[in-house]
Parts: sequence; C-alpha cells; structure tokens
Amino acid sequence: MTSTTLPPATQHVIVGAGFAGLGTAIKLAEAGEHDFVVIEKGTEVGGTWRDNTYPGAACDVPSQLYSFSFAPNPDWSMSFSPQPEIQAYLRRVAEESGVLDRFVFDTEVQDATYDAAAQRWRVTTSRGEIESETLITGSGGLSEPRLPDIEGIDDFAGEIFHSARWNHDVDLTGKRVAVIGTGASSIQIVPEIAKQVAHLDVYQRTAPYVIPRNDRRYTGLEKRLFKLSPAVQRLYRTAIYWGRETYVPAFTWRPRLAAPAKQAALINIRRGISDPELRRKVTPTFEIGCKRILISNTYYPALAREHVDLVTDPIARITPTGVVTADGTERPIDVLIVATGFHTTEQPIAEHVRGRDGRSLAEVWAEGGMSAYKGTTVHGFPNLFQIVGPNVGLAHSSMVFMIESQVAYIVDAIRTMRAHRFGAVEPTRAAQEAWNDDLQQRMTTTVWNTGGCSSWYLDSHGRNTTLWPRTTFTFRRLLQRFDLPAYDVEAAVAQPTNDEKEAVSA
Ligand code: N01
Repeated sequence: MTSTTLPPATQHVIVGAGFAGLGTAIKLAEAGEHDFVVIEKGTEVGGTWRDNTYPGAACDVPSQLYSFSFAPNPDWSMSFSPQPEIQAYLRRVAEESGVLDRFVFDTEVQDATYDAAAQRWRVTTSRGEIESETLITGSGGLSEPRLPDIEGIDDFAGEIFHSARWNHDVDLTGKRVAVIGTGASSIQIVPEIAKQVAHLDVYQRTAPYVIPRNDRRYTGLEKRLFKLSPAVQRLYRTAIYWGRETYVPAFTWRPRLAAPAKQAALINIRRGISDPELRRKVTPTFEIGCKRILISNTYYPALAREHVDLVTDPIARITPTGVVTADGTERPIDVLIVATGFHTTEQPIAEHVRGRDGRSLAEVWAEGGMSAYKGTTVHGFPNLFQIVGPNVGLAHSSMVFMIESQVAYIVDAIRTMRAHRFGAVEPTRAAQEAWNDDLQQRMTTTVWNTGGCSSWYLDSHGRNTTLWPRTTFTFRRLLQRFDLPAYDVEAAVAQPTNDEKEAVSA
C-alpha cells in the first residue's frame, strides 16, 4: 500500500523512487530511521527504467552488477537485462521492502527551501507542503529529456516523441520514420523499429563507437545454481565488477590502452556493413571512450538494410511533413523520434532547491558549473544530500554501485547527526573546493577531456562535471564514513511538538 497524503512533517524527504530513492528508503529503515517520505512524480517506482520503454530498451551494464548488492536476482534471463525485467525487479524489491507505505506517487516537488533558523527544509509539492530535517534527492541524472532546438520542429504535423517518452499508441508499421540521434538509446531503437517501418532515416551528427554486445541467455542450470547458492552468484558478480574496473586506466590515464576496444568496434563495422561509403560514415573520428562506448550486434546490420538510410548532412529545419538537410534535400516522414538525450549538466531538480541564502542550486551552479562535496553535499545547502550529484556518473560500470556508496554515506551522516545532536551539517567551502580541484586536475588526463569529441559529460564551460575519474572502489572508500572535519555543524534547535504546531496553525 502506498500513501496518497503527505504528512505536514517528517525527518527525511526523499525525492524520486528509482534505484536511488528506493535504495535510500530501504537503508534508512534498516538503520532505524523510519520517519521518511519518498515523493515521486511518476505513478510507480523505477525511475529511468519506468520511463524508458522504447523498443529494444535494455541495460548495457551486466545484469549481475546492475542490481542492488542486498537484493540479488537469480532470475535474470539475459546477461544484459531488458528494461521490463529491471522494472519488474525494482517493483518486486519495493514490494518486499516493507517501506512502500511511505511512498507518495503522482506528486511533483515544486520548491524546497532551507529555513536556517528552524533547521528545516520546507518542501512545496503538487500535493501540498511538508517540512523535513534532511532533503535527499534521487531524481536522476538522466531523467529530463533534451529536445533538439531545430527550426520548425514545433510545426511538424505528424507524430513526434522523445525516446524516453515513447508513444506506444503510434503504430510504426508501414510508416516513414526518422530518428534523430545515434546515442545509446537510438542504437537500441533503430534495429527494432527497422523490422517494422516502411522506411527509416537515421540522422547522425557524430558517429559513435559501437562494440559487440556479448549478451547471452542464462541457462536453467545457472539460474538454479544462483537460487541455491547466493554465494556463487555473489562470486560471479564480484568477478564482473573487477573485470569492469580494469577499464579505468584506459579512460582516465592512458587512452591508448583502449586500442583493443577500438579494434573490436572497427571489426564490428566491417562485420555489419559491406558498403564502403556507409562504413566510412559510421567510422568515428575521435578517441574511443571520449563519448560513451555503445554495445550492439544489430545496429550496423540495421543501418545496412535496403529501407534504412543514414543521413549525415546536418539538419537545416523541419517542415510539417519532413526533414530538410543543409544540402536542401527534404525527406518526407510520418513519425519523428528524437533520441537526443537528457539534461545532464544542469540537473532539473537544481532549479527547485534553495539553500540558506535563498539562491537555488541552479543559480549557484550557473557561475562555475555543477559542483558538490563527494558528489553528495553542497556548501550553502545544509542537510541536503544528492544521490548521483556532480561527478558521480560512470562510463564503465554500474551506477547502482555508486548509489549504494552514497546511500551508506548519507545514512552515516544521519547517524552522526543523531549521535552529536546536530541540527545542521554543511560541507565547508574549503572542503568542497579541494574536492573539486582534485577532480578537475584528474580530468586533464582523461579521454573524456582529451579525446577530441564533444559530449554530454562536459558542461558549457568545458568542465567534466558528470563523471567520476577514478575507480569505483576508491569512491566507496572515500564515502565509507561521514567525515565530520569537512563539515560545519550546528547544534540542534528545539523543534516544536506536533501539538504546538497545531496550536500555531489553528
Ligand atoms: O542520449 P545521448 P541517449 N541534432 O546524449 C544527437 C544512458 N543510456 O538517450 O553525439 C542532431 O547519448 C547526439 O549527437 P552528438 C547512457 O548513459 C543507457 O542515447 O551530440 N543530433 C547523439 O547522437 C547514455 O549515455 C542505456 O553529435 C542531435 C544523440 O542525439 C545516456 O543514457 C541505454 C541533436 C544523443 O545521444 C544518454 O543516451 C540508453 C541535434 N540537435 C541510454 N541533439 C543503457 O543501456 C542531440 N543529437 C543503460
């Protein structure tokens, strides 16, 4: 049973019910912190895995690693999970967790302002107001679709939708369809819809590296073994984890170490495409790893199909009936799918969160780009904890690992606050600056900054404010304990009792 009403006050407001919000709720409850509310704008748990339902949606991180460490799933059907299985997994974990009664769905956070005198967050939602001691945001780095700013797009008369807002009412059978973008979403969509449409134009601005997807179905024997012996499954997960960590030096230190991956991508092109002109068009011109490395066995063969065209001329404008490229060619279409990614370097929640001086996170970050302490706390925003905040993203492994590291840090922060009777904790400016100076220094040798591409990892100042430039076990170690010396703290002020609050509001 979930809730449909918001209490006037709670200890912790958690925003978002994806991996981050759900994981936080479960771990807070385990730590004895039962007084929390999870506010979710969607209709159920799942976050990105609830929203991305496009054909072919699947994870490009191995299933064993892309799940909570505390909730192994012996039933994954494939070594890379399809979206419906991940969504079903999150639903099941939520149902079995015993915390769903504190989830309020269909509710949007409109504003959250820190009241320094009361040491409380005052949160305004579409369902009313609530105040809390901490504000924990798990609203996702890839949740707000980015629509392309192309002349005429609003006048398109056919069906148009973003990859993360797939319109399942539109039957693509026999239609002329265009897909804009060739990122992780597009390369999963294209092979699926190519089976159905009459004609498909794929508009590519930058060719990505696509290596083979070494996917396979788990055998019944493997699944039985995982069920009978969770230790075996843990061992398997651990082996995958360490295998993934070996990629880190190539991304962060010596991009040349990725030569075998580059070779695999070039072979993937030769295997999938025989036309030399098309091969040339899909061959990337930057260092592998600079943009996210994609995995697919079916993308290149789909592009090579007779009724599929890869268009590399820049899009000039969109008319009510088609797409016009810079050379003046108009290609008529019935349906336009924009697979153009998400707002990553200006997180939408930042506009709604206001710190002790009344400025929003977005305003503070507008000056120098996103920054936080340990990707989690922000100077000027006491008792705010962000999951998947700045520089927590990964190019090589599972975000669930990073999320669990942050959740442990937040739970320890709250434990520390209780033990010392603190009413507010806030990272010092010096600690935050030192953390970010070190991060940006490390970025100088990464392929993301030196690989000759532009990507959503970089903000408008050219700073990489999205990715973590070290191993994930280093991140976990650095967030193992709440490090009090890096924080300014305040003793707790007396809070009014519920009776007193009612007397005031009466
Ligand atoms: O978005 P993207 P995505 N005109 O930003 C192009 C995760 N994910 O939704 O490269 C023309 O990667 C843009 O071109 P360019 C994963 O972390 C995970 O595909 O900027 N084209 C690019 O080709 C991933 O990285 C899974 O030149 C325009 C594309 O649109 C992240 O989500 C699956 C344009 C956008 O690619 C985002 O992936 C799917 C314009 N105006 C996604 N604007 C898993 O399997 C943009 N483009 C876990």
